[in-house]
Amino acid sequence: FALESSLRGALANEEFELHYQPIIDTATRRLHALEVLLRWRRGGRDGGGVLVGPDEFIPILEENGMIVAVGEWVIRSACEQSMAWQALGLAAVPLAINLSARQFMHDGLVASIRRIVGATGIDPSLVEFELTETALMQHGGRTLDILRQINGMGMRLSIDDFGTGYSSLAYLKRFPVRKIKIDRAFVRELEASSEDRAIVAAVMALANSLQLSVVAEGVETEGQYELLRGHGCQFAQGYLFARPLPAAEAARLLVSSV
Ligand code: G
Ligand code: G
Ligand code: G
Ligand code: MN
Ligand code: NA
Repeated sequence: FALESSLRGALANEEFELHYQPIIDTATRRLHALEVLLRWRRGGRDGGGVLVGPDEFIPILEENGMIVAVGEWVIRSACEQSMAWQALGLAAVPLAINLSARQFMHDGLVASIRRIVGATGIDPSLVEFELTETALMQHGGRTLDILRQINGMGMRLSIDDFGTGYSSLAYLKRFPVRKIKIDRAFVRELEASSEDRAIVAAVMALANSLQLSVVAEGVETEGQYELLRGHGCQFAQGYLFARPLPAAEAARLLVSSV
């Protein structure tokens, strides 16, 4: 409860910040996109306080409904950051923003995204939303409608943590999704486990036949990276390339990408 009450003031106190983790194109080993990851600097801002990761506070925000306001702050701040980087002449790379289930189910989501695009002037093709299978399955008949509206604004959609949710694969055909992210649970033991290699091969075959691109998450070793490349996986993300980085450090990757 102490955590929840200090979370309530976090937005007004400007204690949230965004970190950015590179997603690498495996053909060139160059930067393809950045995933936006929320952090809470509890009890301070601008480098003070203690950095808290989302696993500790996103469930609380989901529970008390604050995720809607905080999620909107994430989308707006990421778009503003992208515009600021572009104004400095840095490379314009797509930003992948996580949407939680409750945020996705909120009626105001599409209008809020539209407002943010209008206010910031961001090119919508630079924004990609990551949704879990579970979030997509909870929303019944409205899911397709909302995905189409987001996609209709020119933004892309990807499935996060693919293979871990409760889902039917039928949605891959129906939903305007372009990319799937293989959960790091299948990457971790890729070198030792022939079962995990079989799963990755099956996901790649499915993705190829549905013309989806694939990101492997949690890539930590050159061995995993080579195996994934060998399976035709186009994109990779993980500590092998970089951890989630504060904005100033992420900006340095954009300099070398110009
Ligand atoms: O430069 P540094 O050692 O921090 O790079 C960390 C990783 O980020 C490296 O493994 C590098 O391959 C990867 N990377 C991918 N794309 C880019 C890019 O466009 N620029 C830079 N500097 N590094 C990139
Ligand atoms: O950043 P970290 O590496 O610890 O992320 C842990 C989890 O928190 C991931 O599942 C990620 O999707 C989620 N997460 C990180 N940032 C956000 C965010 O801005 N919004 C939502 N809804 N989830 C996020
Ligand atoms: O949204 P998602 O659950 O995919 O969020 C990405 C999460 O994965 C974040 O918590 C991020 O810090 C974490 N992560 C990113 N790269 C690695 C990695 O190479 N190894 C591990 N163990 N975690 C990673
Ligand atoms: Mn994600
Ligand atoms: Na994930």
